[in-house]
Amino acid sequence: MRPAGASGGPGGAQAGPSPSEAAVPGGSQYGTTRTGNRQAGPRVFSGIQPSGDLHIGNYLGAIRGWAEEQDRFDAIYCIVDLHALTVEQDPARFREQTLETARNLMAAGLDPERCTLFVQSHVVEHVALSWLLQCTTSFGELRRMTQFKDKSAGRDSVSVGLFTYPVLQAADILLYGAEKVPIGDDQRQHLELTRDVAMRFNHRYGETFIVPEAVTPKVAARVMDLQNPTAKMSKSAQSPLGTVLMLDPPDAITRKVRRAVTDSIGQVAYDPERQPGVATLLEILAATTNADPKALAGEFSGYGELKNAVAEALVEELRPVRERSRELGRDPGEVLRALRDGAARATELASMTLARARHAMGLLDAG
Ligand code: AQP
Repeated sequence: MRPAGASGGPGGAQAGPSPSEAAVPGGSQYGTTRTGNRQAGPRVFSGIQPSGDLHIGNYLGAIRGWAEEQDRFDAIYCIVDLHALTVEQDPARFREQTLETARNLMAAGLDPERCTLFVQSHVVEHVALSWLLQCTTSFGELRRMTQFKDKSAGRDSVSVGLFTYPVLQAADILLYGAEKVPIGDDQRQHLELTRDVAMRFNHRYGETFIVPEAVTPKVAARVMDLQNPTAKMSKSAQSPLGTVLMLDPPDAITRKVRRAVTDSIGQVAYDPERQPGVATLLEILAATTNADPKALAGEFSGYGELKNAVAEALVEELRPVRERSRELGRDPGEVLRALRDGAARATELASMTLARARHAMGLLDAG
């Protein structure tokens, strides 16, 4: 999967080695893998939108795994603020929300000494590569994206950005030569598009990008809304009672879990089709206790008992995150410094890939 070099594949004769490759003495074409305490090894990339308060779907489906991966991989995590602009944001609130997202990612275990954490708009290469990739993506491919269909349904006006953002997402990933992309289930289709675009680009212009693979957690890859267990828990869904926030205090967590919608069957079994509400509770418990949801089902004789166990497990899981977030809130400078350092490293890596892609497509260097 790793590109053999800029001269491979059709069109490779014109591509040749790019100036950026020459600028990395002894490093791979995607940059050196070790910086400070960050791990060498395969690179992972993932992103999260600062589009609202983080919830347990984000945490169990993505962030918790990111924290675990930072010691095994060269991990790059991005707060994708440009993606969040695809729907209208209040500017003042949006700025705060971006900083809060960074703080809460750090509170949930992302350590800027062990991973690269940065804000997407601080690295202009994302937008530049996105344009190059838009010219390699077809309209029909984007029209098939189910997230676009879901998010545009019922709206009078939809931004062009909402339609094209999967290409920006492809640019986010491909810029860093990521081999693995940890994501929740909802992002699978976008990752498939990223793979297709990378392969097409490589075929047309010569080997330029690593074709990444999705990594989804075994449980909690799609945590459902507690009030509407057939819809995924989401930052932007107007479902305060169905969405457990990562920073919810214990009483709020307990209240939301106790009021979770179940069914009239009355038996605790793991059957997402027939009993989606109960399955959601079992999955949350399984994810927080590292157990199997099917095996857990046999341990409970009623829904009340199951809900108490879920609430307790979540309260304990999230307690240190809430405490760390409070600590970090006392020194916003620490978060800003981490983001500045992260953007510097990300820019270094991203600019090399962008130069390769520009060169492969035949864009004239500024000289
Ligand atoms: N319900 C979920 N269950 C499991 N994983 C989830 N993720 C999101 N929702 C769930 C994963 O969290 C990461 C970051 O997601 P995102 O913020 O980039 O966007 P999203 O997937 O669109 O998440 P939201 O919360 O639903 O945001 P809005 O409402 O703004 O669109 C991703 O890895 C995602 O899979």
